[in-house]
Amino acid sequence: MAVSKVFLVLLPLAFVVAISTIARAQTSEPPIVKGLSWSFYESSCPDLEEIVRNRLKQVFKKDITQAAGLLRVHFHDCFVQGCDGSVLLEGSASGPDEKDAPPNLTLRPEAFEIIEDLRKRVHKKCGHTVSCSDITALAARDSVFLAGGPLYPIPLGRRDSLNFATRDATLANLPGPTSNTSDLMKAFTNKNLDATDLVALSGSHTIGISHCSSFSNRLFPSQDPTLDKTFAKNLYKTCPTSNANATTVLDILTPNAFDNKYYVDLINRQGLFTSDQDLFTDKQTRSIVTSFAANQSLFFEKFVLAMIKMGQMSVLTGVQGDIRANCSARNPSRFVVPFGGGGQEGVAASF
Ligand code: HEM
Ligand SMILES: *[C@@H]1O[C@H](CO)[C@@H](O)[C@H](O)[C@H]1NC(C)=O
Ligand SMILES: *[C@@H]1O[C@H](CO)[C@@H](O)[C@H](O)[C@H]1NC(C)=O
Ligand SMILES: *[C@@H]1O[C@H](CO)[C@@H](O)[C@H](O)[C@H]1NC(C)=O
Ligand SMILES: *[C@@H]1O[C@H](CO)[C@@H](O)[C@H](O)[C@H]1NC(C)=O
Ligand SMILES: CC(=O)N[C@H]1CO[C@H](CO)[C@@H](O)[C@@H]1O
Repeated sequence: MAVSKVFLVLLPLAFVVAISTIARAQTSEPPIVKGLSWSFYESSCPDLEEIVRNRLKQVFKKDITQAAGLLRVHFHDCFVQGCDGSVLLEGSASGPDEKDAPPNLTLRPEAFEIIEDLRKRVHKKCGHTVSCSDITALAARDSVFLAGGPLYPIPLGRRDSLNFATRDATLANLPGPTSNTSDLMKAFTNKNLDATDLVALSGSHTIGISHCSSFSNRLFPSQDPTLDKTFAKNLYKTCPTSNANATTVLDILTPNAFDNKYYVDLINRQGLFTSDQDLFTDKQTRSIVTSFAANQSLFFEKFVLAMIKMGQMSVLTGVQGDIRANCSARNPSRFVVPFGGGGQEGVAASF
């Protein structure tokens, strides 16, 4: 686009932005990073959010449990190398990548298929305009809403990574289910997320499932004393041995509804992972758990703020990265140069 044209477009835009900034200041919308915007695709893909929402409604009508899979993919994407769609990439030229790391093994294959299907529909309508990382963020947002949770705007404008995240980066950045609250706090404060963010985001475990391997540390070799006895008895039925290959729901009260019952589970000692239950055991986070259990609106309010924060972690914007034509693969015409200013990716050398 010619410079003068950009100027013409930007002048009235600046005016609109100024007005909406004032409007937002009054309702105290959360801050957003430079390069993202609340109205990023307003002219380039005005139907984006409707396309995503309508498609997901159809998908969830058949199987609401897919909402959990989509929410989790966005979390993994953001925590490893930033919300840049790197988790979606398949294979790698140089060894194991993010998708091959153990935490990935339980990401749902369907979630990746749903995201790529959304991309196809969006690009069909709008052309090659919307990034896979934005589609992933929107899918997570709508999963929360369509499962019964809050509806909230998210800033858009993320670009997709040109490089893979490594297996080591995945392991280093994603805390495991055997972590205690101190470990979780370390992992979250490293990302500028606080105790309230940690407890609120863990509330995502109000939907979805887990494999026995993720909580067998609480059953074998001996029973975790913080486990409710009846709850534990039933877990042994599902997972009779330490290497049992079964699954169970994360929120025993309302497994498919996005609500605050996860926190009630924790108070009842029916949290599934050490990382869940310890939020209630540990004094640093206990009062946050009880406040969310008592007040769902408060949970939703803090969850939304935390998701908007998490969704902006180390994003690529502007001319960084690119917009993939296939969410599982880097674009063929671009490659990562093996050196780079400040270790940043995003230098596209060949066209
Ligand atoms: C606080 C640290 C966290 C830990 C240690 C953790 C760990 C886990 C583990 C081990 C599973 C089950 C994997 C399996 O065995 O199948 C799981 C599932 C899930 N996690 Fe987390 N998680 C954390 C935070 C989050 C966050 C921040 C989100 C979203 C914002 C999230 C969303 C989910 C969802 C929705 C599921 C269910 C997935 C499905 O049904 O396919 N988790 N998590
Ligand atoms: C948390 O777990 C770590 C090991 O991962 C351990 O060193 C630490 O003592 C534990 N903290 C508490 C408060 O239990
Ligand atoms: C574990 O369960 C999955 C799905 O239920 C199944 O496809 C797989 O074969 C099982 N693996 C083992 C070792 O039983
Ligand atoms: C619950 O939380 C909401 C949102 O912060 C707040 O407005 C409301 O007063 C709280 N309700 C109670 C009963 O404390
Ligand atoms: C997208 O990329 C994946 C991974 O390289 C590949 O398996 C798949 O066939 C590609 N899809 C299309 C439509 O090219
Ligand atoms: C090594 C491995 O199993 N990687 C998997 C990561 O997750 C995706 C989606 O479930 C699978 O397609 C990969 O095979």
